[in-house]
Amino acid sequence: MKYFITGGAGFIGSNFIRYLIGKEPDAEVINFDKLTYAGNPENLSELKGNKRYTFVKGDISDSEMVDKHIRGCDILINFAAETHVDRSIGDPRDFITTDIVGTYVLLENAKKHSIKKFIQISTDEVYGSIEKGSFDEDSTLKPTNPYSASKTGADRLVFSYWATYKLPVVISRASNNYGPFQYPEKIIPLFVTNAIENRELPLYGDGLNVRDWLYVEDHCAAILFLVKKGVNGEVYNIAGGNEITNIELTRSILKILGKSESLIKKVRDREGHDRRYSLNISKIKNLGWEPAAEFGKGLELTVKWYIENTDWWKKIKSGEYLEYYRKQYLHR
Ligand code: NAD
Ligand code: TDX
Repeated sequence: MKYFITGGAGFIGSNFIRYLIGKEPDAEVINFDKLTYAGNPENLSELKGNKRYTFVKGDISDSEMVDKHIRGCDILINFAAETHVDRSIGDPRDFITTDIVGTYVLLENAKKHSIKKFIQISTDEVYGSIEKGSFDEDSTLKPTNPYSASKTGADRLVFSYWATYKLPVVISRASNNYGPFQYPEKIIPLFVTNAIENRELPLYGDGLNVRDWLYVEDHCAAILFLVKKGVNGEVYNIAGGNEITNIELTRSILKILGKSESLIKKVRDREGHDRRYSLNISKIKNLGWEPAAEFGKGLELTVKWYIENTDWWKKIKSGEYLEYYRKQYLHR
């Protein structure tokens, strides 16, 4: 099987490619990635020279490039996206170009080249926030920020290619991922690396927003499961079943690192900050997948990975990154 994987130099995509190459001896992979600030070829340095792995620097909104490299591929998995909510609030443009227009370009090329399965990596954020209970796949979509609205546009555009052209698509909507190689702008890697350096942890608002944490390897297993078992035209929620508030999460990180809670700094809230995400995952469970990782253990493994890989994140947390965070911090 030949896979065309977009955004494979980012957090989830790189974990997925490593997982796929390890699990499927006959899998060949083209990793098509623009290498934005979030893309890092070092995430897959161990695959250098592997005959089953090819890296192509390319933009999913560039149809000519996609057309050239998708030829002969069987399965397309679209991880490529602008992914950080705070950045989307600052400037939505790239979110619309990549997350919506880029997905459209991939769909057109998948149709042209008769791709056998198109997996769209969507997100739980498309549903918006829920105070009580959980969203299932038929719940109303109510995205609240430019990132989640762009992802919702892509999600429904993908579905339309099934409804209209019978392109064999499957859409996954996952909750917040955590694990190795996550760019240190998302809460877990940002707080772990800041705490290691005894820097403040900027907790938004009252810290009582709730997220459901999914270990990235569980997410990878669910995606490969959907490649094989996902029914065309269907949407599947994926979550870890670990709902906690941001303040509880922050305290757990500090406890694992043996650092003081005085590092926590409450800052101005994110605009339009979704209070709680919660998914009902019965549909994928009934098909045969469920998460395996226990949250406490997964978080410890993740913290350990950042302790052991300081070179990886210290290289990122310099130059342009620091400039961006200085501005973000002043803004709060
Ligand atoms: P990431 O920001 O770590 O990586 C995104 C990757 O996409 C980078 O390698 C980047 O270079 C690449 N990219 C960006 N624009 C591109 C373009 N125009 N053409 C080609 N490549 C481009 O993101 P992530 O956290 O790994 O998320 C991957 C996918 O999973 C995204 O679609 C995201 O919406 C979805 N998702 C993420 C989470 C999460 O918690 N991180 C949860 C649910 C769904
Ligand atoms: O510095 C911070 N302080 C803070 O309190 C940051 C970066 C975040 N937060 C809060 C905001 C959220 O309530 O932590 C929570 C998690 O924030 P993020 O890590 O930015 O993730 P979130 O906004 O929940 O979105 C994530 O999950 C769904 C991913 O970034 C998306 O790509 C994915 O689709």
